[in-house]
Amino acid sequence: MIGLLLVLLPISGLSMDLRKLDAYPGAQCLDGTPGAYYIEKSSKAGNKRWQLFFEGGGWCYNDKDCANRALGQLGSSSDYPSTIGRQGGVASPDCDINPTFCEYNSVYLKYCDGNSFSGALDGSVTVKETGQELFFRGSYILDAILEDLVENEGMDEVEELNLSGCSAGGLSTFLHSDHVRDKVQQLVGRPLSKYGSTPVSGFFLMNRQNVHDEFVMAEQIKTIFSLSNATHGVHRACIEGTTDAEKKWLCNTAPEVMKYMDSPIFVLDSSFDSWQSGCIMMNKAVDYDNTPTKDMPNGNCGSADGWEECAVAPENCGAEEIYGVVEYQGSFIRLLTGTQGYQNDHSGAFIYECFTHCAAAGDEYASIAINGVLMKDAVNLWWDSLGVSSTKSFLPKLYGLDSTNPNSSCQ
Ligand SMILES: *[C@@H]1O[C@H](CO)[C@@H](O)[C@H](O)[C@H]1NC(C)=O
Ligand SMILES: *[C@H]1O[C@H](CO)[C@@H](O)[C@H](O)[C@H]1NC(C)=O
Ligand SMILES: CC(=O)N[C@H]1CO[C@H](CO)[C@@H](O)[C@@H]1O
Repeated sequence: MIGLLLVLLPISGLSMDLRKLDAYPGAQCLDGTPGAYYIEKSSKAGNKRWQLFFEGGGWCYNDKDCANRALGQLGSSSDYPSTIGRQGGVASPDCDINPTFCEYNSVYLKYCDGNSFSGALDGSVTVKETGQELFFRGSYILDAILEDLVENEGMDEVEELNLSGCSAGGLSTFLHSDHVRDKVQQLVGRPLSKYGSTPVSGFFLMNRQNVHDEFVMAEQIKTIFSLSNATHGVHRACIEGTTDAEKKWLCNTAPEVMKYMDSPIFVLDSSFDSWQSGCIMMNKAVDYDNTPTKDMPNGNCGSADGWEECAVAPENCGAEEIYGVVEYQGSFIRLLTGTQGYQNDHSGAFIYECFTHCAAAGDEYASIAINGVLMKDAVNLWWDSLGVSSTKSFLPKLYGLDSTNPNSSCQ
């Protein structure tokens, strides 16, 4: 199985309009075309309430892999349609599904830089095999979008700002939550009255070994961190707090950044995410040297020898394998709840055990429940409690050793 990139289906009409960042020369996609975003203004929110949602789509892991990616929409803005539909779940315009943010001005940040809006490479990289010139400018795209929104789209009047995104966009939400708050406050010259982020399926355990004790994902992320010169494009306090130069790449991952985060955050994730299962826990290293650029598999998901069946569905996991699954979930919960970012007064999480990816950006946002509380209502409770009371957390049971799913609300 190759790494499936989740494509979210738009749920309503083509209501979001494209804006390309032609006026910001440094804000380039992998292939050098201008970065971009989509926007739908709300008649109800005025210019005061905004939700910014980072697009997902995995990462590219080295120059050959990124060269392949530069040929498609995740690496180039040349074929973006002029309008798209709205996302679902936490970004849905339907107030039954998304009571909290349905009426907000909605912005969809297009992901075309290969490393979660974190690259800050000045020059370009030339790919030997194809001669393509690649640009790693994700952090410049993010800043250009914020500037354009404030200067040209009315966000100078923003009072409440919600930041979200799923998958690689969920990781972007972790990495840049503090920065977006600081940057917007600097641009508008005053504090926001309400700010918080809801990363969806972005708490990837990137620094952990696969089932055969190999650090496959770690090596991949280490490589793109360095290739994209992301030291200055990820969480600043994390970089400063990590004195060992060899470990700074960890600031490209959510568990590490959460140790330093101070803006309110409500984490929406599965303790056994269906993407992490195949692409982190049960993956296999790609033979980069012997794979031509055009055949780059973009990660080698679900291919760990002997684990191919278990990787696609927990009910296929044998008695031995399920111990691995339970251990993974235990690590997930421990890594998350042990961080400062989670323990902050106004932060929390809704962690379900459904074997799914990006559920909070789709219809399951309104159906997954823990102890009778629906995810959408948990988010609403959190948002309403911001600045008022401490946040509630909803943590799940783990997959049982008999591999049964303890929560029927997943189906
Ligand atoms: C990497 O980023 C830093 C900070 O933005 C910059 O000073 C430096 O020149 C960059 N290096 C390269 C090779 O682009
Ligand atoms: C935030 O949502 C809450 C809940 O609907 C709302 O009362 C407030 O106006 C806005 N901001 C956000 C994020 O929802
Ligand atoms: C453990 C757990 O999360 N149980 C919940 C699963 O879903 C049902 C139905 O929504 C809830 O009532 C349970 O509390």
